[in-house]
Order: sequence, then structure tokens, then C-alpha cells
Amino acid sequence: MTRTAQIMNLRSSALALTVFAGLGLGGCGSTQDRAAADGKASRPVETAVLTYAPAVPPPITRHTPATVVAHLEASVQTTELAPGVKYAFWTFNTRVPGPFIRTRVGDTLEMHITNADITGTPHNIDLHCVTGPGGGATVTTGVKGDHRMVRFKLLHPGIFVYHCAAPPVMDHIANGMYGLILVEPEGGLPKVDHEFYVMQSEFYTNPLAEDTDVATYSHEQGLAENPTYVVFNGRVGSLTGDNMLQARVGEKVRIFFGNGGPNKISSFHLIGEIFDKVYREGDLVSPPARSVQTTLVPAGGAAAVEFGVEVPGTYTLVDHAIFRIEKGAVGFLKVTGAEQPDIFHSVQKPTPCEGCLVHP
Ligand SMILES: [Cu+2]
Repeated sequence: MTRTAQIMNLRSSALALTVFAGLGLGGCGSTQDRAAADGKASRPVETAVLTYAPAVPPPITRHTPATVVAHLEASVQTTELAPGVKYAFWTFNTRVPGPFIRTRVGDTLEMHITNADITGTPHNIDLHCVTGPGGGATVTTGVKGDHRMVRFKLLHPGIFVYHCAAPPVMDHIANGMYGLILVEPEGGLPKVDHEFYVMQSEFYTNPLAEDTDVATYSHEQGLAENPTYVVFNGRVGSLTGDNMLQARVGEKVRIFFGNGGPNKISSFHLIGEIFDKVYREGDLVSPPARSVQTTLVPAGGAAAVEFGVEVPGTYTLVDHAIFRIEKGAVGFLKVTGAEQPDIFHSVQKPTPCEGCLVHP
């Protein structure tokens, strides 16, 4: 290893530790001026605040472009996919989906990607917000121990999917290598009380063998587009029980909803609510659609939905291709606060919905 490579590795490790120490904590990225070191005109440099689903980094408050430095590391992690079933996920920063990255139009994204996959599988990153060949994939491919650094100017605002595109690309996406990157428009987004990160995807597995609780990947089932699991945020139950999203009556909520696929279009619907605004296909420039019941989110696409919560109770996130709830595509938003009988009133009490997957 060259001395330069050693320095890059050390720097990468130190920054990776910083990233991991900050998991889910929010807060602001440190700003520094690296102009002297780069020998270029002065431009602010920030370390990206990376958050993990369902958390979203805080809004960007600056009004001018910066260089935003983000560190991703590819590795394999064996964790729960469904109750009693584990899976060897291919991950960015150990999680599925990978971290949420927040930037602003005109920013330069300085992407560092390290391959920490001990199996020797190559990985890279294709960001749908990048203008240039492969969305960056061809210049970021590396194998075990490799570190790549690239800079991309972000010309278009929107909510974008990123994913690994190392060959065979479908295997890398099917095993969990995707996430969302937000490129805020000039002036940012309307203020809301809560922002959440939800990403749908499918997993294709072989029947579980008798002597193990680790399911194995089936390329053949992927080819047949016959998923074993369709999930939100990387596993069955990521948004149920103690993991429900939370809000209070009168608050405004925004969900950044991505679809990693690799195959299925999502018919994203929130049972009991109507989306006040839908930024279809991640388009944050056009006026949003209004009063939408269900929105299509293509594989490799995303949308932002906004809604106020007026009535207390439990609301259900589903893919309204409704058989998929039996494969895991169900989550909940719990809304607390005073009853609103002028909007929702019944003379009889709600009846328990025995065995029902959507009305807890
Ligand atoms: Cu990969």
C-alpha cells in the first residue's frame, strides 16, 4: 500500500468512526474551510449528517452552495429480515436502507466509498442525482480494502435513489444496497413538524433449510419477479409495535418514500389519510399534486408526500398492491391527541379486528 493510500485509509477510518458515532443523532455537520489545502477559491466544506431510517437529517439552513463530504462503506451484515429469519444483507454503512444524505442544489457531493466486504465482492455507487456516466458507478468500483473518492456537482433538485451498480447490478440491489439522497431546491422545502425516511424493497429467498435460520438469496426468484418479502426499511416489522412512526394531532408530516425495487412498482397509500401534497417521482420543482389517495413510486424512484394529521389513532402505510402486506409491506403512524368529533365521530366503539394486519 502506498503512503497516500495509507493516509486515505486512516482518514477514511477516522471519519467513518465519526459517522457511526453520530448514527441517528441528527445535529449539524461541521463546517470548515479547506481552501488553503486545496489551493482553490474559498468554498465551505461540510461533513454530511447521515441518518438511518426512519430518521432524516435536519433541513439545510445555508443559502449558498457548499462541498458536502459523505462517507459510505460497503459490507455484509447478517441480521433479521423477518421474525425468526435472518439474512446476509449487502449494506451501505451496515444498514438497509443505507444512510439518508441531505444536500442542496448547486452543492458538490464529495463521495468517499470504501469496500469493507470481506467476501471480495466489488461494490460501487450509482446516485440518480449525478450527471455523468453510470451516475458515478464506473469511477467508484472497488474491491476489499479499496477506497474511492469522487466529486459530483448536483445540478438538479429532487429526492433521488442511490444504489450499488457493480455487476450483476440486480444482485447488489436485491441484497440491500440502496438509499435516498435529497437535493433541496433553492429556498428549501416547506416547514413541517416531522420528516420520515421510508424505503420499500423486495427480498428473494430460497426456502429456509431445516438446520438454519439464515435465508439465502435466490437470483431465480428475482428473475421471476416473485419476492418472498416486500418490506419497508429493510425488514418485516420495521415500522410496527415499538417502531411505529409518531406524530400529534395538528402536526404536519413529510415522508420521503423511496423504492429500491429491484422489480416492483409501489402503490404507496396511507390508510385513513389523504396526502395534501405529493411531489410525484421526486420532482421538487413542479407544483405538487394535491389531495392524493395513492401514489405510484417506480422501482429506482422516490416521492415526497405531505399531510396534516387531524384525528388521533393509528394510520397504516401500505403498498396497495395489497397481497404484499402478507409479505411484510405494512407499517404504522401513531397519532396522539384530542378526539376531533367534528371530523370523525362514531356512536359505537371500534370493534377489534382479529387477525387483521392493517388495523391494530
Ligand atoms: Cu454492491
